[in-house]
Amino acid sequence: MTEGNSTAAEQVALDVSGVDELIDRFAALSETHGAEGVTRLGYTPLEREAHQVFATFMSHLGLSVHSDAAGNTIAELPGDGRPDGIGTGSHLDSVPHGGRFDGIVGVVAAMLCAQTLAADDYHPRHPLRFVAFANEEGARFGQACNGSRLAAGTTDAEALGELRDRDGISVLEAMRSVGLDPDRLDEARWRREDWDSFIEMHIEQGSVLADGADDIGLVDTISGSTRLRLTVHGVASHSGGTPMLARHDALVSASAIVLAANDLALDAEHFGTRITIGRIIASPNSMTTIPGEVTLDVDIRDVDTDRQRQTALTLIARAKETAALHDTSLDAHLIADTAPTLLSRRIIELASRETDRLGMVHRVLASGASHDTQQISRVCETGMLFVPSLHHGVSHSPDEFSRAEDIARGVQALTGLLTALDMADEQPAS
Ligand code: HGY
Ligand code: MN
Ligand code: MN
Repeated sequence: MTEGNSTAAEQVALDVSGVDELIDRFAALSETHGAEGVTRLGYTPLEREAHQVFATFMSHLGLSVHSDAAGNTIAELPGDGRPDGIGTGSHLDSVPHGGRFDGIVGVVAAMLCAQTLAADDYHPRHPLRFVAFANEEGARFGQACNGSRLAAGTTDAEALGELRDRDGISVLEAMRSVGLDPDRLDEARWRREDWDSFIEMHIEQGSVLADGADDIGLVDTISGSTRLRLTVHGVASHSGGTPMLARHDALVSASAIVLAANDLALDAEHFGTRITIGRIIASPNSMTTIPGEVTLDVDIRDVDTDRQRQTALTLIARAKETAALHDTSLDAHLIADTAPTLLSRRIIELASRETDRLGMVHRVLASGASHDTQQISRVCETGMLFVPSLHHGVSHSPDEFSRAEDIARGVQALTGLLTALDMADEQPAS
């Protein structure tokens, strides 16, 4: 870091112990622990408890705090009266058996940034808003970013009523179970006139930064995702009495489809496309019965919009062919679809100037993972800062790891970027 010109704020931002303490506090709010990773699913009491930790921390700093009908929690440092706020934040829910850092790092960064600005007695021109989004992971209900979608107006109560978890509980029922009121979801909508820009800090969930010994990633594109549920229909029958040539084995057929999907993602024209079938349910799931039905949950990611959608159509066509070849049939259902998102060049330019000033090495890169920022891009100008993921970038796993000093450095860059954005429209256009 450049010596000499660091302000008190920058010194405070390198508070590594503050990072560790908050990461530990959130990690303790989990159904699982240690080698089992963190499990804090969206719209559960544990997620709401994490929002309460965030709210209490922010109100102790003197910020006004409220949780809206979508379960998003927003703390505000008031500006000089103009309405358009500058925001930062991320999500507090996890995938099952996930890591300690996904989403949490962006909320901890918002907390420590607010702490730094409060310690510096910073009086912003724009309102500064620090946000914890609800239910970002798609792991429980299939569609990601429910809280930020409600903020951006890209989903509604009717659509959320259709999304169900593996116990058949809908998003709306889960919201009610934790005291939220889905009948007031319109109140959670963010108005364009209330927002200038939004920045999310997040772990990279890849190994580009760590491999390149870079301090900070500036994201230019967030991958899109198309999520399908493929259902293979065969005939359940006795595993002993049914001759091999008389079978309609849905699992054999589904296995061929999984391999066909993998081959599709690996072919030359799909370099950059990622296809994952992370959830498979065979029924009746009994050793002595030939599987009669298998559902495959497919996640297709890409930074190229047309290719992402075309891949989904090609995959469905190939899956239908493969199912027929194995004397079974196939239904395809679209669970969710989000386009790849380009982030603000102006914010990347401001962020690269800030990281240069702070003596940090930055790299511009795409995000393979999806994020709340993708939804908020429909409300205002957005940017993302990545901090390095170690352990070969593994994420959505107990082995997910980022160093506290890298996170603290990210907090410093975030704080600098927020104040640069706050002052940006003060300077005459160059
Ligand atoms: O699935 C994702 O990319 C994100 O972690 N929700
Ligand atoms: Mn995340
Ligand atoms: Mn995630």
